[in-house]
Amino acid sequence: MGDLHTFCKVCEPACGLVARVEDGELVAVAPDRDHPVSKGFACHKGIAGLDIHRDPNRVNRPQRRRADGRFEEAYIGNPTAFNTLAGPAIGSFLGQLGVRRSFSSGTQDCSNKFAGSEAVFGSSTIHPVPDIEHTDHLLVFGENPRVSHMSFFSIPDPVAEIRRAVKRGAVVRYVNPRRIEEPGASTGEVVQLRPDTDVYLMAAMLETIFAEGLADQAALAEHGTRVDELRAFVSGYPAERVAGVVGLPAERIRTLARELAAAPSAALHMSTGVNMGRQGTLAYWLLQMLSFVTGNLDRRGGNLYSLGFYAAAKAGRTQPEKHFFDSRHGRIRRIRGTWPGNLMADEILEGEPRLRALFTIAGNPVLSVGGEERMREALGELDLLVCLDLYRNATGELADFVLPCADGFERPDLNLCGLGMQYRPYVQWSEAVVAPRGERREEWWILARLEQALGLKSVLDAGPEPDLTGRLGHMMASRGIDFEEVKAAPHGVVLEPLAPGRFYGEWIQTADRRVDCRPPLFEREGAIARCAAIFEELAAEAPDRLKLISLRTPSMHNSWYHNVEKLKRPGRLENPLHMNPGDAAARGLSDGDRVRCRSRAGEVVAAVRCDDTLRPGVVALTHGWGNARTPGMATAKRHPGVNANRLLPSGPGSFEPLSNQAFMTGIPVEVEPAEA
Ligand SMILES: Nc1nc2c(c(=O)[nH]1)N[C@H]1C(S)=C(S)[C@@H](COP(=O)(O)OP(=O)(O)OC[C@H]3O[C@@H](n4cnc5c(=O)[nH]c(N)nc54)[C@H](O)[C@@H]3O)O[C@H]1N2
Ligand SMILES: Nc1nc2c(c(=O)[nH]1)N[C@H]1C(S)=C(S)[C@@H](COP(=O)(O)OP(=O)(O)OC[C@H]3O[C@@H](n4cnc5c(=O)[nH]c(N)nc54)[C@H](O)[C@@H]3O)O[C@H]1N2
Ligand code: SF4
Ligand SMILES: [Mo]
Repeated sequence: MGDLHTFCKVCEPACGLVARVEDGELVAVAPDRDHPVSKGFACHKGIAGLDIHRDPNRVNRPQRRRADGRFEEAYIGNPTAFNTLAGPAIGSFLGQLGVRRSFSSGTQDCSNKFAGSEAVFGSSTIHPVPDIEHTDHLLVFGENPRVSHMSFFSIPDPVAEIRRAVKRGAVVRYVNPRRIEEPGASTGEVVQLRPDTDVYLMAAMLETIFAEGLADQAALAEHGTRVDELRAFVSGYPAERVAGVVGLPAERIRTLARELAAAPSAALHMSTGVNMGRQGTLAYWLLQMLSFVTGNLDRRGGNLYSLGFYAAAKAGRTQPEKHFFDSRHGRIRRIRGTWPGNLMADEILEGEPRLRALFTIAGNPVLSVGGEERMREALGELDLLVCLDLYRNATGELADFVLPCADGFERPDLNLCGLGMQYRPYVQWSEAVVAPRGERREEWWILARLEQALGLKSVLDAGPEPDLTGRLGHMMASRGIDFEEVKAAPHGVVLEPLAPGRFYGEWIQTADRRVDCRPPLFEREGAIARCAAIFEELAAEAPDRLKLISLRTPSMHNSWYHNVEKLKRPGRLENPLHMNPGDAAARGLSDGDRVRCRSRAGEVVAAVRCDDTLRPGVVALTHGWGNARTPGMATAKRHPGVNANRLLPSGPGSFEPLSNQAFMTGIPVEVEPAEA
């Protein structure tokens, strides 16, 4: 009853919310003005959580379609990252069933960062974040702060922070094929490069820094290994050589490098636009190198490790070599236990043995993973498909069972997702603000009941209300934080701010505690040769070759806000193909014309939208749409749009071998008028 404090579980900042509950019903959601970190900021997706909670199309009872079968595989979708108690329950369930192949949305958005930090820092969980409050120079690759609110850098209102930085005199630059929403005198400028070429831009910047004597030699000598090998690598990509491929004049590239190196402090960040290219791991390596070589790693105003309520750096410690193995698809790896999402359909259709049963947990692979038709075909071949979701989504339409899950207001959570990536670390616990409607249940409970039914060990064996938070209490205790105090604090507990000084002594996890500037793994797994080959391929491409990128919009969140009626307004009822006006004119196209957009993987027919924010040669389509065959989500089906992932590749060769990260940007396409 009354106003309860909680936080949003939709994306990384976990903005504080106030939930008004009357007669046991959630009736209003507002930003938490008294929250010490988010300070009254929340975007309209967080607020529209109320509409999702009350949506009449939510699944409230288990739905059953076909016969029973065996459980063998799981696809773990993005929303599980914000679901504190689901993670261990999934681990127990898969472990006890002996599931050897699991898949997660991590290989659609960030697994290159895990692979990159393993190689350079010896742990998949070390991702130093920009010290945005103190930096003199911020360089952001492939990210759209206003629309997406940052990823691997948890900060509630990034645009406000950026404004303050610019006002202080900091230089802010975004490297992006698209002039994103924000740029302007108060927020920085965009450097518009060609898609899927960041790795060459970064290499050329490093080449300039070394060649012009701008490197921080003391930092390199004290904390680096294989610096000469790094230097040898980047010497192959001087600005003059990469300019044509990257699409920027050589002098511009050199200036970017000089200004970065000359800044008293500089911070770097990159996000999904680079992750989703073909060489996300190498790009993340070189991003860390730009920070390290200029002396900005672990420097005030540079990039700092975020400690938070638990030192996650050590937990992610691993030797990447151990995860590679030979398979029927050639050499592949597991990344944090998971296979490439882009091999899911292959493993169902042709695996050895073939996958016969699939659980999706907060995932919608039909709309999120490349190659829709093959995915549909594969899911149709399963003996059993079970979807744990809020909705009967596009994937759920193919399921034997859809099991209704509690939403973020109906379950307790800790703001765990931002751990190690928060700019202003804080820890907050929120109880469920309302009881689950109908027969909605938390994922841990569903999996635990299934374990019991299968005769396996289950947390429910101890009684109907097991204590599932002991692990969280231990994590906090390791830093001297009292979980009971956290539980009692309505807006969470603010922790010590980020500070330099402990990175090399304590957080880095390589055996010699030095930054590996040229991990031998890259050579051994063929990534260095691949980098050279992709360069030749790009250099040989016709200059007017169209390339597809993704485009997130403020009102939609991946595939799951499509049923919120109030977010479907004129101008946003479909996902048009955005195209530079010059490219459109060259094809005789104007705004609103229907076009056929074709790649090697498939095609879509969409309306064209002329958009001068795109660099010539670049087209963009928002993902997560394509609900023409999703009757379980009536609003979504009424405004179906097209599935961008029909255009993306899938199967062997469609992901980065170092990381399993799917190729999702820089996809070659052709566009022509669609016949009437
Ligand atoms: N072309 C292209 N494709 C992309 C991307 C792109 O940029 N371009 N982005 C990729 C990225 S970054 C990601 S993360 C993936 C996301 O793709 P997915 O991992 O498939 O995740 P979502 O679409 O965010 O949500 C999937 C489902 O989770 C359900 N859900 C939400 N909250 C809960 C909950 O609390 N419990 C349960 N059980 N279910 C819940 C929603 O109803 C929805 O049906 O898509 C990827 N696909
Ligand atoms: N409103 C909204 N917010 C979201 C989401 C959403 O769907 N909607 N999704 C959430 C999820 S799951 C994630 S992972 C995060 C992602 O957060 P971001 O990584 O910020 O995602 P995007 O907004 O897609 O920004 C990626 C940018 O990369 C650019 N880009 C494309 N190709 C290239 C390239 O080759 N090189 C470079 N340098 N740039 C390129 C695109 O133009 C785009 O501006 O957002 C989260 N927040
Ligand atoms: S920015 Fe993310 S966490 Fe904050 S309110 Fe919006 S969706 Fe929720
Ligand atoms: Mo994502």
